[in-house]
Amino acid sequence: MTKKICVIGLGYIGFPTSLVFARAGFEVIGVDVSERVVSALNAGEVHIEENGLEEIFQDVRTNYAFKAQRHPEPADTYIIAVPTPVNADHTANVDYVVSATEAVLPYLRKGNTVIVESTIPPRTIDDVVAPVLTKAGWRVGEEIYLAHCPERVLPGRIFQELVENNRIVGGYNPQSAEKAAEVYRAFVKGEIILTSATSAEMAKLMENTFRDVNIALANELAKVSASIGVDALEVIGLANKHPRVNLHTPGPGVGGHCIAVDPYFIIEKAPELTPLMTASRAINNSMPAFVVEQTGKITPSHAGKRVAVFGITYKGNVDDIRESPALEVVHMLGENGFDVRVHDPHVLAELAPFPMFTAEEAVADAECLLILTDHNEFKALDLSLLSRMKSPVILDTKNCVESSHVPQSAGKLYNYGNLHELSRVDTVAVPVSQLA
Ligand code: SAJ
Repeated sequence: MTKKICVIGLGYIGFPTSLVFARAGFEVIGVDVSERVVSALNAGEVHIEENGLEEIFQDVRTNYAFKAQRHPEPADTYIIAVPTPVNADHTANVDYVVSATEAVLPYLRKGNTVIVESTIPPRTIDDVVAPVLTKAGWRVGEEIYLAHCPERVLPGRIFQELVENNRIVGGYNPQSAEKAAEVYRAFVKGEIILTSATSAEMAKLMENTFRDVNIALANELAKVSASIGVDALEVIGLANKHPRVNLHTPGPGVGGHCIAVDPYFIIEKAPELTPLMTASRAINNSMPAFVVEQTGKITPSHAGKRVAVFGITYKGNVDDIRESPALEVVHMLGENGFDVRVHDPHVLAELAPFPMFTAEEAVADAECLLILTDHNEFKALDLSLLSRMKSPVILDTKNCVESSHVPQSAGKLYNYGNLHELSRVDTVAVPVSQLA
């Protein structure tokens, strides 16, 4: 008998996940509260961008069982993949997870499994989701199975990673973990690791926190090096020759909807016990100010001085500007009186928060070319652009332009390896009070 799955939330994770389950032979009901999303999908149009999505969707429409609708219906398994937005105080808002759980209550039957894929603070399954089911009269873990199975896919590689990555399956109890694991065995080629819901919640958050803390360490190294006259990039290369060291790369800050957000979901649970995570967030959040300060050293009297900003997405070769530190850099440059011209070949002008320029327009008469994202286009920077500048100075905060690519005759290249050559001004320190 074909197994039936209801996926609640047809976003970046829920929609690709639905298609993968459909291709694995399940009957899939995709549920989304947005009428726009539901009608687009039923008309055969995809509403998000992801490599391979269009083709896979058309294949599923023709050869497999998937339909989109606004309400759930009876199924064997319910997968909740709704957003967990962040409140102004950085705490997680789990309202959508709760309302999605409530939405499936009328359809639940004995033996069903409810799986939460959304990123959630530790203990949310035990303290928030399970009580919704218990209140409705179910014995959780005996009549209804409940699990947290966090997704860990990288945008752009979602279809490969959904299948190939190892999958953590965190059960409310061992029976729940086993039931949920059975579902993922249908397509996951990586290892499926069974654990408790709480460990799964914490593991997912710690993966991104690990990166945040390590990036903060690299950013702190960059600041110290700029201040005392050390080549931070060389130091990273040297230290990483050690077999057990992997210093990360400094940059203009940390963006995206995961690494810059997930640590807060742990911090909110025990602020007094998380000084390292809190400091890391503060250090990474301080990087846009550091970049603006370095830009100010290149163009000391900034009033009206033109700065060409290349790249505003949160990382290279994507079109996503969510939480991008570049947005803050642009904003702060404007506040400091610079005349900023933004160029990003991956961002559509109509979706950009600023007026966008071509590369040529952006650099015309500029006194600094500030690179904030490592798009491939910038790694192979067209040097003829430099001749259009008032003074051909590049500040590459992603360290993506090879110094050998820019001969001295073409211009001056600064990156996090030689910031100390800029005249010394006290660098922005994160006040200790802010770290608490
Ligand atoms: N960055 C640095 N220095 C580095 C590495 C990254 O400054 O050495 C910056 C990037 O420029 C970017 C940010 O950090 O602004 C995050 O970029 P990323 O590519 O490292 O991560 P994401 O947010 O695109 O995806 C992460 C992934 N998590 C890990 O690598 C631990 C992915 O596997 C997760 O699925 C995703 O978060 C998520 O959903 O949580």
